Amino acid sequence: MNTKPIAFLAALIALTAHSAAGQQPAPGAIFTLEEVMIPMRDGARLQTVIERPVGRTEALPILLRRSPYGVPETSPTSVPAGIKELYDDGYIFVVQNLRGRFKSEGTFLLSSQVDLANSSPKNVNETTDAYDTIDWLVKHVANSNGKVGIYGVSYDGLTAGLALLAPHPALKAASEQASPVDQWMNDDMHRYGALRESYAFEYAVFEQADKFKNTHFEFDVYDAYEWYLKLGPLSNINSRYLHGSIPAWNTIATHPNYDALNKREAWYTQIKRSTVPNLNVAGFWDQEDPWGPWQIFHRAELDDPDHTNFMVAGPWYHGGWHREERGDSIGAIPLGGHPTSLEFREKIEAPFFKYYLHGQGNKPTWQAKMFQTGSNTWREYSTWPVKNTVATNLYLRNDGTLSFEKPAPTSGASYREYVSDPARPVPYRPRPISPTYPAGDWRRWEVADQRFVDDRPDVLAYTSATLDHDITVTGALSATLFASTSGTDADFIVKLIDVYPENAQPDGWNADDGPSPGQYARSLNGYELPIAMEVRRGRFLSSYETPRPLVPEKPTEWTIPLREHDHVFLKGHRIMVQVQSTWFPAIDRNPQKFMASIFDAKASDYVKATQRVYGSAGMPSHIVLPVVR
Ligand code: PG9
Repeated sequence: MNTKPIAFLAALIALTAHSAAGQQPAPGAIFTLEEVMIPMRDGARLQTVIERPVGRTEALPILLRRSPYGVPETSPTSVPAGIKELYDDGYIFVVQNLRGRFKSEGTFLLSSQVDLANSSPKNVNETTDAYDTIDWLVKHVANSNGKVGIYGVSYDGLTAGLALLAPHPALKAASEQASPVDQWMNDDMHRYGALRESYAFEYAVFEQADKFKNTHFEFDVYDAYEWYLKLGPLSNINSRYLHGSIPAWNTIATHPNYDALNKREAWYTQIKRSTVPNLNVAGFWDQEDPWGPWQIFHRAELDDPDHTNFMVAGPWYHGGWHREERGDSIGAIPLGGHPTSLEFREKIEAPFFKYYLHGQGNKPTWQAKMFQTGSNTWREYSTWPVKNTVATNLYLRNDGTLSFEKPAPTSGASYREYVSDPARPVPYRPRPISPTYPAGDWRRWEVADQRFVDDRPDVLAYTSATLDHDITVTGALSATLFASTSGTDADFIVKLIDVYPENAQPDGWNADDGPSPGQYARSLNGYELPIAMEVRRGRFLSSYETPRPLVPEKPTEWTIPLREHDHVFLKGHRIMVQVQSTWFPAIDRNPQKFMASIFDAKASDYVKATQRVYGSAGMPSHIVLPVVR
């Protein structure tokens, strides 16, 4: 299996740009590069590089990517795998630094706010900047066919999505890929209001410490888990390290609830009629923005008269469909011999743009296309959600089993319990934990074998019997926990896991010598593969706007959305659910004592609590699975 990461972004970004390389291609270059400063309606000029494929003389469409991460300085001398199919079809690639990043003028706000009602030239945002850029490009770029596409992953996907709120008439196709849409509700910065501590802090520094570069925070402790634990309360981030210098962090710290500002960031609520064809792309194991693309898809679906709103999802970490040359595995998990990333680019992405920008080929006949894991098969759906599923409850039983049978009234224990200690939080991936960027293990942590925590006293594990038939789960999953805490605030994290058989793989080692170092641990035998994981924070159970304390010891119903999936739990596998109350430092520690704001918590406010998860007839905690009939 080939999992060689490709130099896609590296090749495209290639440091910060200095000056235009001019119209003559460098020897061996695949593009001629031209750097221009494109004026926006308020006068700010944005640094933009136009990459024209060498040797193409016909009029070509423009493919625009708007990014906060830098523009290419030189042309690659071979075609990066991530754009090979697009390159072969022929596009003028344009890459732009967002306002306030690198040589682009103006201020980088790290914000998705768009006020569509305000037409003042001073009202600038990523929607107006996309519009003004496209307007300039179609008027000034020689030999384009007048059609523009916009695309990109993550922030670049966000700017593609934002271009759709008030699209320029020349914008004929878009592909937002892993775009966040509401950073308080989900994706990079929070999960239903629970702070993604390590990501939010490190990303804010990454983008706002220095306009001219992407900055890696320098940890003085090797294991980031230990660093964050020693950091203590969140307020120490500013008092010890940032001293108020990073605006995005200050905003997060001063807006802990779903207030007006956070709601204004939820830009996707402004999506109206879908007039520009859009290919939404999501990764099932996207460690950053797994949620946004689905929300954009569903929102656009409300008014999609020409059926040009498409959804694609596959077995990918954040951007894996572009970063991986082939994508025939994710972490230790093979994908049935499918080079899923290559297949996406060859069979989905390139034909999509070819149809809408070159006028060649056919419109997709499907509304959704998924690489279904477990069966390891591409599936085409004429509608999403699919109609042939039955919402099926899988119950967490007090004997540690999982069962489709609802618990009967019994005189036995009605709950299981554990002590959650913020001083000893459950790590979200095996330690030592590296900094988020450069990404390293961060990219694949969502497929990490969960055996590293399944025997902790503060993790409840529930396991099904060995499945005697395949169970296909296609659509939105959720968990309903009936749970209590001895404290006044608490988190519950639910993980739905596919447990591989003990003999999933032949040993593959010499009987005399045994496994080579690390080989035994790399086996899939007994592997606990997370399929869906999510957290909810008690203070926001009854209201996202106004946090409220929990009543100690009172069992409460917790609904935990687990997103949309397409997975087959195969015959011979088992299903497992793990429940825990810390997930550190991906999620900040809940003090477990209600505070008006967790950003005001002192070290002494973080206290142990006893959590109970009920599995009785009256309070049957369960997972809801959309099981295909
Ligand atoms: N996940 C990153 C991000 C996107 C948008 C806002 C903030 C962070 C990214 O990879 O670009």
